[in-house]
Amino acid sequence: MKISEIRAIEILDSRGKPTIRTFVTLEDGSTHSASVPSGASTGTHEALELRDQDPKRFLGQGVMSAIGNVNTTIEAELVGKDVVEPREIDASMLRLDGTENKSKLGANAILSVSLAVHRAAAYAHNLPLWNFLNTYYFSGDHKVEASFPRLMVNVVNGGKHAGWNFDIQEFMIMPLSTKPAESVRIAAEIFAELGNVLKSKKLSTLVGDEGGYSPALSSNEEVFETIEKAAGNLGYSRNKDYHFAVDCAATEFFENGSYILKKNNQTKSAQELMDYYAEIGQKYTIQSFEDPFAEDDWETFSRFTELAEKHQFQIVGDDLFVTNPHRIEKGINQKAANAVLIKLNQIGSVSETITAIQMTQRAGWNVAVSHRSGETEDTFIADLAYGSGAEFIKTGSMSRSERLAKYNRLIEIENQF
Ligand code: 2PG
Ligand code: MG
Repeated sequence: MKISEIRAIEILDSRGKPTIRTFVTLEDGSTHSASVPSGASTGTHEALELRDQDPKRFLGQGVMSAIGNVNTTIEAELVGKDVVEPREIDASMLRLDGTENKSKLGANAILSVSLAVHRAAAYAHNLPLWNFLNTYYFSGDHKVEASFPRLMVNVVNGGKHAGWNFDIQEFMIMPLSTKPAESVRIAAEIFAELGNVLKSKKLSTLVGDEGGYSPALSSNEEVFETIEKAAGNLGYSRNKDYHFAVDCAATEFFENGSYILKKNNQTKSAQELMDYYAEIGQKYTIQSFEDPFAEDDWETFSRFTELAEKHQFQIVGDDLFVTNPHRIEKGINQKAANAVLIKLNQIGSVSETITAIQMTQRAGWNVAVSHRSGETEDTFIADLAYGSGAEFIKTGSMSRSERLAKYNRLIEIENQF
């Protein structure tokens, strides 16, 4: 079924910052749309998010130039093309852009079209999105069954997402269950009870960018202990019902070769930070460490991954890999991690994201599909996580509708909608 029109508009993300929603109309008159998210603790090696830099609009953050690229150059190239092969449509956009980091047309422009085209393709194949993604990309040589991911639920926000109340950016719980409705219930109950515990200590229950609390607790240790107390009040215990996970987003506190922990005013070498992670990792059975070190500190990542095998920690590369197949390949060769965080807008098209997922799977590593801290109500990542058989999905806390939309979509899929 052929594309008859493509049109993008400027909408707002969950931080009130402009982003793009693109509508793809097919020859039968049906319309399929998608919106792109935006990060705050972004990796240097991500594809380029094109912003207008016009101080008269949205403090320079407008995306009218990227929208112009969708509505003119990209539309002119794609009208008349058949959506049943969306990989080819992505390839034409990459050719049209011609740069390494999508700086000509903007990764936000290209991704918005790529997402909407994949939705249109699912429609043309008469399949739910997850099912289309699974049959189109995960059959034949690279067969993977669709399966529900475990949830990585951010309950306390720190770092850049919450005014630096903690150096660790995300404290997460991961219910052991892989049934979406059951995992969501457990996480929502613990999140609500954590709110009660914080209130009883006269601490704030205001939430950060990803919907987790950002209370004035004194240390990382106190955060784990407070979450554990809340879970315990409900009869849930660590290791039996849930595990802890963290996203350290360490690039954000790496300066001139050292890690500067602002909270306790400490400067740590990579080795000292690694010793600290090993200590809290064992004490609180933290099952997963994301970006424990800075985005180009490959060597320390490799050393920590070796140590992690002993403790059975999962080491996830986010800013390290930026969903980029070249960086993932380097990481696999250097054994720099054992899992990859997958973010569509870091690389800027669906088909390249799938290549990143497939490489990760071939290496026997885990896949964690992720949101961004600036999100919209778009739920593409829920279908992607299920359809690609990802082991994990990271999509924020049990508050804020842009986060819950993804959990709710998983529950819909579980109920066969
Ligand atoms: C991260 C993400 C999402 P941001 O670091 O993993 O949680 O944050 O989108 O700000 O990069
Ligand atoms: Mg991260």
